[in-house]
Amino acid sequence: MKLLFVLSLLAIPGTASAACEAVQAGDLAVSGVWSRASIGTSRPGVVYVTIRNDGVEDDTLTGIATPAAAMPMLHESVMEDGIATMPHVMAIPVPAGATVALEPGGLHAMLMDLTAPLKEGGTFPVTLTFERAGPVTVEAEILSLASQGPDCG
Ligand SMILES: [Cu+2]
Repeated sequence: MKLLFVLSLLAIPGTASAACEAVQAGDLAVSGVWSRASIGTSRPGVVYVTIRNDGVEDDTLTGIATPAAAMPMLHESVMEDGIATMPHVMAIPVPAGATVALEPGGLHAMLMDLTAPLKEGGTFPVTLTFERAGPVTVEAEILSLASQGPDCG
């Protein structure tokens, strides 16, 4: 059992996805940027990301841009009276000392009008614009259609 435990620890660096690496932008650390493979271009794509604010000033995510879609936008998943809706949000606060995750079932970026199908294993650039930190460009990793996110250990 002990040997198995050690072996599984050793395996972690090899399995950790490149999407787990953080990109630093001022006080912000942006990591875990990923998307899902799409079936063609008729359905919108998604982008998920984790933003950590290590500073003492609040920041706000105000926009998203990518060559992968004609109209990327920020969304929120809301369940009200058993009905799921996805209202468009204009801005996502990233308070000082907080970590904000865009993740399945919560806040997310939606890629309307994909310019090309998103193929598993590929990547595409995403530019997040913050009120204080400014624009930050990161690479989104395209995971499988059923993925719930990269395994960042
Ligand atoms: Cu959405």
